[in-house]
Amino acid sequence: MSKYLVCGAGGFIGGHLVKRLMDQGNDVVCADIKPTEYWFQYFEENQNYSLDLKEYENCLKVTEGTDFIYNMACNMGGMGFIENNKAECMLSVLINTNLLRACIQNKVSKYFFSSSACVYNGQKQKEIFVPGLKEADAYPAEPEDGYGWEKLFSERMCRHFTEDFGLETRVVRYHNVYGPIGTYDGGREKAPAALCRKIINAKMNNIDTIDVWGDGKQTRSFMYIDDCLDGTEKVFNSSKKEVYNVGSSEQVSINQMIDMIEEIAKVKLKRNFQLDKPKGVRGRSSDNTKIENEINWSPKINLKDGLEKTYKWIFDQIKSGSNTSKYTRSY
Ligand code: GKE
Repeated sequence: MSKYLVCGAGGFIGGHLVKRLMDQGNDVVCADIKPTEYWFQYFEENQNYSLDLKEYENCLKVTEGTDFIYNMACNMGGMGFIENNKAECMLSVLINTNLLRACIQNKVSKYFFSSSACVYNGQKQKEIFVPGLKEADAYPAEPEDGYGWEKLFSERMCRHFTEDFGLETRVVRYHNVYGPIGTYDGGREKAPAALCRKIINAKMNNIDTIDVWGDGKQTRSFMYIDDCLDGTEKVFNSSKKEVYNVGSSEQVSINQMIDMIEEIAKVKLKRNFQLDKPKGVRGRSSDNTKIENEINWSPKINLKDGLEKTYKWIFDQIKSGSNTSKYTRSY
């Protein structure tokens, strides 16, 4: 039986990944900076560590005896968080750096780094409904300030640890992952969850208007968590050492996504466009040609279906009075 370490196990993607690895019968070690009571998904039977992976000693401790590592750990969130916490986002470089060093020391077999669409050159994302971003579009480098620079730098560090020390590494660039058991309030939430929450609140409280950041014409593609895990697993298990997009090519405007959520909620609301709020790039989507051809993966869940599942989960959380902001504060 292989031993997997999931770093960032208390977060959204990390939590789902731990569950999947356990369902497959693997031995899983979990690490996160948050106290375990704040993990989105917590499984007592695993070896669970609450510690700061920015510290090398902690990286040495959790990697000992593990074969495979998924590094999902970083200080992150939607536009509202990454535009206002650039130094915090860049400090995540210490997590990747010290994990890579510990992998060499503890002779780990394979290391996975979760990068982001935020590495892509801003010049290619200036219009709405732009062509999907190809992996090569990350260079010349002009990534998202703060968060994107850290991701791009850490990608390269993985590459050089492979070249110089022979460590097997795999890197993917996620495009706005969403789904149940994730952040929908507290300031770190991304657009799909934030807009589901706003529409649910408006409906429950008979309010006829929601706040929308920007003019609603900006575009993105959103990837459902199950697709994210399938793509991640395929790249991890592949012999290919390239960097791949793991995202959806279903590009929609924020207004189009709101239309879908309103249809799910069976409500029609007015939109108060807040032009002074964090907006990020004007247009972004994933070109999946490379991963389709080389890894034989493409996402299966369309946005409407994924939003339906996400909406239902957030609706149940709000109805039951639970509040996830405690899971998403900074440590
Ligand atoms: N978060 C949020 N909340 N965004 C909103 C809202 C709202 O209530 N209303 C409209 N938006 C708009 C934002 O202004 C932005 O233009 C768009 O939705 C998407 O915002 P987002 O989901 O917060 O994040 P981005 O796609 O811009 O960026 C995210 O990209 C990922 C990779 O694709 C990053 O925040 C990272 O979380 C991540 O790496």
